[in-house]
Amino acid sequence: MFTDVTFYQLPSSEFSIRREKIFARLPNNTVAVLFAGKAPVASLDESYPFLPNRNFFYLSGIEQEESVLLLIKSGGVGQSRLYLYPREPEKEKWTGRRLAYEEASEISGISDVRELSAYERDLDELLGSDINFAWDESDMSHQRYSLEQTLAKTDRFDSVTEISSFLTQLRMLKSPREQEAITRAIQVTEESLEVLLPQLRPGISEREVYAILESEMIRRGSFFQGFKTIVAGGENTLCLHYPTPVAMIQGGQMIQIDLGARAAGYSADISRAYTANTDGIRNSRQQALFELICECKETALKTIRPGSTIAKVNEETRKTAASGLRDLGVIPRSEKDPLEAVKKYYWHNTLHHLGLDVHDVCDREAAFAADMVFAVEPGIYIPEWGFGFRVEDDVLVTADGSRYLSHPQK
Ligand SMILES: [Mn+2]
Repeated sequence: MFTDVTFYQLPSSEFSIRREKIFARLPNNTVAVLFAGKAPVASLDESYPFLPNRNFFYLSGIEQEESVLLLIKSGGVGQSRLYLYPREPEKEKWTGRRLAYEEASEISGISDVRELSAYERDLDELLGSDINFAWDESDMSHQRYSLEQTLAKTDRFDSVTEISSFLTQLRMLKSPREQEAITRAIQVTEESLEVLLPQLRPGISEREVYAILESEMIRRGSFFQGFKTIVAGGENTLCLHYPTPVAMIQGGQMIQIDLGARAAGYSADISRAYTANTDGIRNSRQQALFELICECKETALKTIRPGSTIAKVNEETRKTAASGLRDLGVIPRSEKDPLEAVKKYYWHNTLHHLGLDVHDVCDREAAFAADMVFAVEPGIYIPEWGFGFRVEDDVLVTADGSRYLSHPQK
């Protein structure tokens, strides 16, 4: 299999449907203003890679710096308007090609696309009318701060409607198209791991593993991953987000890999634990821990269904981990409170929402519902043994339970 997501994107109807949901919720005579943002400066002339504000992208599908989206609801009718930098051949010689307005229309389904320079003027016009404003309070961009400063000088400031929590509610439920995008991201991720497996051997370095995985994901069109790929060998597996994959991996040591390609902006999130030898056979401690972590994952799967909660899944999987670690002698039999003692070894959350952000936006207290997607990653880390790991798969909540979107490690 070779999954290519280079030109894969969601149809414009997907973005139109989302905007309709905002319009249905927005009070009449209100304009919601959303911003793409800008890549932060790394140093002098250099910027970090640009990734658009996710709520802006969710409603427009546009990935171009400093673009602005207006959702105007007036007379009960919704009207979308997009502002973009124009095409400028001289600038594009340096920075690469910008979207033509027709292309932006095709991607977003918005017919009213205007030059970015018109935004300030149109904003003045809106401020001169009696329209109310709405924005995404979670947006930290300079563009939103600038709007905040403008509104603070007017009497509109107190009547601003905050829409980020509503956007969170929408983003927590994944449409069939979003589920398909996540599934493609998973395919790219799993195919890259398949290419790596026969190359694992004693003496391979973390950086070589990292390079193989990155190369395979990029070859399949995932240029920016959902997060920086984690490759940790031996004791480095005890660090959850181990940031510097440079060390050699000794024969027989554990290798923790945590990675997620992206497709149409959506992330996969998969963790695997391998042993660095040619036959892939784990020693007895490694095997025992692998089996226990997989048991925790099965407990989680049984607990993930409509009506359940993040807290409930954490609680149930912690019970499985505590009883397993007692059987392994890691938690002494004399321990009076194994559910407390297990926190030393089982210390991060079992699951998180997965979507446009790898740790996707959510209401942590909300009951689960069909069409939510989670990354489920029970992890046990045993400093006394010199290693630990998590095994992570992506899961869809169904009408009566949940099912894997990825293919669990055996
Ligand atoms: Mn994860």
